[in-house]
Amino acid sequence: MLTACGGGGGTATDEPAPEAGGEEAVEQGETKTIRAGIGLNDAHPQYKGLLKFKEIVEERTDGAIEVQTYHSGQLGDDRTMTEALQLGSQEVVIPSTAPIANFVPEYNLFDFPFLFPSEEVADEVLDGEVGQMFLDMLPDQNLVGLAYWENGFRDLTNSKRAVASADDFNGLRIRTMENDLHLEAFRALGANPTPMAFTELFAAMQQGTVDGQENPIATIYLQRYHEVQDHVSNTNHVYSPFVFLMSKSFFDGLSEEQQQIVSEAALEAGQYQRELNREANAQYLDELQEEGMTYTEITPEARQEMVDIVQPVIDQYAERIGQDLVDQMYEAIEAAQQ
Ligand code: KDG
Repeated sequence: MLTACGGGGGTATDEPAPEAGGEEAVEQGETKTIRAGIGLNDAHPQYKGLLKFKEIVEERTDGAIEVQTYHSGQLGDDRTMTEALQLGSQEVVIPSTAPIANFVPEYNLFDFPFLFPSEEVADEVLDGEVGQMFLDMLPDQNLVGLAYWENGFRDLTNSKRAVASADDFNGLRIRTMENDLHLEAFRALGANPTPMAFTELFAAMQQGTVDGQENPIATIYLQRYHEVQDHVSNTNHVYSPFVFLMSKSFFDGLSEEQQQIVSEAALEAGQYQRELNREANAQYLDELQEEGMTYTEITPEARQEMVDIVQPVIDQYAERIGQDLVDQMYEAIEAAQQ
């Protein structure tokens, strides 16, 4: 129960305050702090999911674990934050799979263009055995993967022309995530791609350093890219999962009960985040058009042409990753469609 507290701010409780230091504090366990950072802003479903994670963890641990949330790259870009997890100077980051491939090359498989046919199939594969197999690759990198959240199907925007077919990519300067497979796929389509941290993207479009970028509709709208971009096409060229990453050294330092709480919280908050994300992706296409962007729908024939053009890049990466793993992914996708 909270009681009024005179002066000094803060709140006082009926409970006697635990003494700092000393045996009592050791017995009760120290409060642990999770610093959790993302690149997207606080309007995005990813941040709302993070707030849900905070609420669950703080409630179920009775405040023994505190979660501090940071959005908009306040703690750095995805790569820097992932490195901070490895060093133990940050506890949580939720990047797309694409930058994780710089740490675990097998993660490129998630970013094969046109891999997942729908969000539902992605859910089943990611939450199943194949998804788990990929999470199990992370501890070698001093990372623990607790859940898959959703970034979603990526669409192209640019400030030069309406893109309806593969030909229209020609010469467009496109910012890609920091991932070689993305770079090579866009090169194959005739674009002129540049890898760049998400935190630098808005300024790069505003200053005209790049003509365009690709991200899901929710991101395009909530990051206000319509202010610096004129055209959007539903290329749906890659489904981007988010991976909820925790520093392994931090995770290992938690009690078993706390490990279970943070693991369940990441999964439950992820379910909530996926729902919000899907609503947002469905809702904001109209708003982008109301803000003045042209919308071009990619026909099945035009998309098939894009698939054919990027296929050699996919084949090359399949060979590097190992055909066995690639086949397991394809089989899981096939099974999820039965
Ligand atoms: O918080 C996640 C973002 O930093 C990032 O994953 C967004 O898809 C993204 C991109 O294009 O970098």
